Amino acid sequence: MNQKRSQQAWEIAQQYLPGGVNSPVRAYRGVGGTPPFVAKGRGAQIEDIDGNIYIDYVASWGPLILGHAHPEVLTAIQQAAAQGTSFGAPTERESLLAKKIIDAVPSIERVRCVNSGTEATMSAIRLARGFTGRDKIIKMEGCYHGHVDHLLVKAGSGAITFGMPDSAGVPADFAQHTLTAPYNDADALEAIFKKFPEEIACVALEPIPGNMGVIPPKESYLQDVRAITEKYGALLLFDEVISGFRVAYGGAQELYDVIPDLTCLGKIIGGGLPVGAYGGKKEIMDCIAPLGDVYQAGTLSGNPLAMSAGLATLEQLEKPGTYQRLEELSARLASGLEDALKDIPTYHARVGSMLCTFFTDEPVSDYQTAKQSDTEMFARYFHHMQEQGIWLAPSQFETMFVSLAHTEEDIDRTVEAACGFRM
Ligand code: KE4
Repeated sequence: MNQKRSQQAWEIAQQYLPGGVNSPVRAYRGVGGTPPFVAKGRGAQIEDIDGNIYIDYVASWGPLILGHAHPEVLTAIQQAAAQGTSFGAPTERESLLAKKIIDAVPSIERVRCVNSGTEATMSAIRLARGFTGRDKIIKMEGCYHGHVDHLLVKAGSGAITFGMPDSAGVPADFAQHTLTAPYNDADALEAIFKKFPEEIACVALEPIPGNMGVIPPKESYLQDVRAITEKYGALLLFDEVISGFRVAYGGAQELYDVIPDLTCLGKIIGGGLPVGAYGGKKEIMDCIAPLGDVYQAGTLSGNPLAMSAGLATLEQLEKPGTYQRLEELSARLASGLEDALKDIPTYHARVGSMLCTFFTDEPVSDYQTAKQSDTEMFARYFHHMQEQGIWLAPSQFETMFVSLAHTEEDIDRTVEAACGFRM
């Protein structure tokens, strides 16, 4: 694969940006090699600056459920931009997107937009602490909620990839109120509550973790977590930055019929532009400034371009048949990959259009079992697929996303590429 121009661009980038990137996982440290520099994307395809074309399963880490450069999204952005890019004042589009989110997500009666998933989870945790008057929080090992100090504790995504689940630069007393439990283990969660029965403000988790690979919740796990938080007066926070509008129009909480107190969103609701959001019951959200005494603010929060891109995206997703189509394509891909890799120690996980192939022959149900994966073999698989024109996340501990722009031909080509992989 010709990477001449990407290699030149990579040399330049490393002179100006730490590690050559604006976000660590893009640097290919988990798989080695030079990251291709992207020229453009269209539909399910990405083209790099050397003219190599790939079928894309990263989807900008989740937002592009419609595919790249969807015409309705582009038009919405162009029309919004023609009116001005930011005002720092209320606009009607903010209310329109808020209403769509409230109508879609069962737990949300009021919602506040911010500019990233990190801002959403940081703000929601502060709100949970302000509402309950309690300081401690519980997160699940391997879940990733963005790079806010007190959540970089046994975190997933890039933190696992680089073996640094507890970041440098976070003073011990910043993280002292953050307790962790294994995902998919309700007994371990309750054991923490028994030690601190009246001190836990909230339990925060990805209902379907996508940052230690994809790990489906065990039967009744989410229902058990909900019951435990209610028993001890703690709030339940679903981080649906990935799963929101991804696995169902109402997210994982609709799919599993478990209603949290607070929900964090991002990615898809911005249609590829910077966005995050947190929402929940009116009683809780009314504690946020200017109504209440929990402060949170943002210069570009509710930005007209991001609101327009988000609205255009959700308008496509609310159409009948959307999630059935995603399910058809994703099931076709999952069964094809399982068959293609049947002679290689692999464990396949999927929820809707979130997939992961773990290079281990042991079942994966949490952080500890995910970490048993053979990351060297994943790296070889990654480069094999890249050579075949398949664009995967450069880490074993991420998610493979199917979009509405993928076709059966794309899926079959991907499966054919996987058939050629040898240990
Ligand atoms: P951002 O601050 O990156 O917009 O969102 C943080 C975040 C919060 N919650 C969940 C469940 C997330 O997955 C994320 C961010 N996801 C990673 C990839 N798994 C973003 C990619 C990156 O860090 O470059």
